[in-house]
Amino acid sequence: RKLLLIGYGNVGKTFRNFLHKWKEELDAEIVGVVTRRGLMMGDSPEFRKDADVSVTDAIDKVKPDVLIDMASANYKDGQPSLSAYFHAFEVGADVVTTNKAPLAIRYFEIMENAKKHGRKIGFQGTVMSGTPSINLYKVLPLAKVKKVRGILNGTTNFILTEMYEGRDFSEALSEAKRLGYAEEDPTVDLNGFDAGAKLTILANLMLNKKVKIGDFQIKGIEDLKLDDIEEAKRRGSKIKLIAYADEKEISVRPMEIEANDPLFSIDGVENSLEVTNEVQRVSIRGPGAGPETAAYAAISDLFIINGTK
Ligand code: 80F
Repeated sequence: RKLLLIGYGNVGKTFRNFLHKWKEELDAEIVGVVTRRGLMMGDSPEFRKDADVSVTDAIDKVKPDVLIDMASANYKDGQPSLSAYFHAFEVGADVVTTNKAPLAIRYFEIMENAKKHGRKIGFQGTVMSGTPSINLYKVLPLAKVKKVRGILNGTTNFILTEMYEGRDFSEALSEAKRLGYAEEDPTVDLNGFDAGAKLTILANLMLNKKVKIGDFQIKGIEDLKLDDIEEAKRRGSKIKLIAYADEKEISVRPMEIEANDPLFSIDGVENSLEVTNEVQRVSIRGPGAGPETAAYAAISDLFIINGTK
């Protein structure tokens, strides 16, 4: 299977390493990479430009079987990825994405368009990276989901944990950037937008809510003071950035979490999601951010889409 990558940053380059490791099992190869700088034909560890073309034109030039979107999130309009998906479906390619923005803005249109053209879209990497959330839902069929609740952003959970341990906010943010957890523009982690985009995708997929990012309350951690965190600590609890949705409500905001709550022990870059359906509750925990886990999400989607054993 021929792959065209959009974006070649931390996640894109790690994806390439994994692809080489599992090349035979995945039966796939990179035939092109398109970034802001242009198109590179073929596969190389460092980007070098071969042509100046748009992402959509790159699809026509490369003719991939699968478009792998690892470009930074553009929450203004989801472009150029959004148009690239529609074009890919039209010309017979599947899509695998770790980029949340297009789905957070136009979830239903993307899904309907994929269906119309008989194509697939893998988007595990958009929520909790390689820790199965989207793909977990695929093995919980039929039972109606009542609510979802979780800690869905690695950067802010890492920062809150560091601050709880008495470290400085800006030091913790620098460390999250260094470790490749933060978005290209870390403001979208801090203001809750990244968690909001993930919750939007979950609410569409699991609760059948036709919401888009911007439709509901999102509050981040930027206004939290060290004092707030220390006061919660004295009361034996922790402040966490909680994403919540049920049939009526949907929000992202910092909340005080008591010691007997399973989310209390989710620290650092670890994330967690509880899915309550009409039969049972399922909880998962695992890394929420980092180039390896995000790249692994795309690898897992590629494997599932291929149906390769
Ligand atoms: P990085 O900034 O390293 O690379 C982005 C690449 O996109 C660059 O090559 C850039 O040229 C390209 N690009 C940007 N705009 C473009 C355009 N208009 N056309 C073509 N190319 C364009 O970003 P990462 O870290 O490699 O992330 C890539 C994508 O994966 C982003 O959409 C992320 O949101 C997503 N992702 C990243 C994760 C991570 O841990 C995790 C899962 C998804 O929970 C958290 O704390 C989250 N901040 C991380 S979630 N890196």
